[in-house]
Amino acid sequence: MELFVPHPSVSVVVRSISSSQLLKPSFLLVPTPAKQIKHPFVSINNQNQNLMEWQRPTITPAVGARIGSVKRVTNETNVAVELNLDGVGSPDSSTGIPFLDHMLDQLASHGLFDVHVKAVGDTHIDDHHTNEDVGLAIGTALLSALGDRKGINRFGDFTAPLDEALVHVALDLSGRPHLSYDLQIPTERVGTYNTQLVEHFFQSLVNTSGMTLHIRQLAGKNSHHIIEATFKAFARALRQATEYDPRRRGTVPSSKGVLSRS
Ligand SMILES: [Mn+2]
Repeated sequence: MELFVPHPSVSVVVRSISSSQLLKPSFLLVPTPAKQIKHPFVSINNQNQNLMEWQRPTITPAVGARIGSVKRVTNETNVAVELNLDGVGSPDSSTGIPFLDHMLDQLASHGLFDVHVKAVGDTHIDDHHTNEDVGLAIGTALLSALGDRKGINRFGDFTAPLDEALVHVALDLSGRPHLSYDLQIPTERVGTYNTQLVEHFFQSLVNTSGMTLHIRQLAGKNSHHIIEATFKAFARALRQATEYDPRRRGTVPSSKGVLSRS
């Protein structure tokens, strides 16, 4: 049968599967035997032919990934972002704000995005401008990487625990900027990072990406834990929203037929 993969000129051929095979663990959509497919994001490794069918699926990232690159220069900051939505979770961020770097690494690791951010800003004043402009630039990179948003899940929802902290994030890549933010962070700072900047970071990202984002703290006492659980939940929710829904058949996930920032 033909399985549509939501990308131009791409199709994956899978063979029919019997009910007994359905009981075997996952990977049932990997074509066998030795059927090479064209797909922009994955390639199927047909080595290890001696393995059982269900042991064989090796999916590796390939060309054609959705990448947004942004350079943003003002009198206050100089920010460069490269965001790969189809990455491998590669973190490489250096913003001059160590705690923000730590959070951007969560975004990469738990979103399976490649998040590479370099920023130089007027942190001799405080972290405000740099934190804001990194958020703006990541949002712009996300907007660029998403393109026409065809075939994606669009919605994402995840609740992440980190020890005593529990944070729920729900988001919609609707094109409409909105942030509802409800964290009660008990201390003014984590390390040198002013905890007021968490909301400002997400507001900035929401504004340029065109995202509806709701952040709710369900539990938590430790500021570091609350913020880190937020970034982890955000990463997983964004991963879900940006991934492809094969049943969507490459169409825009909106009854309007269009999802855009404008
Ligand atoms: Mn941490």
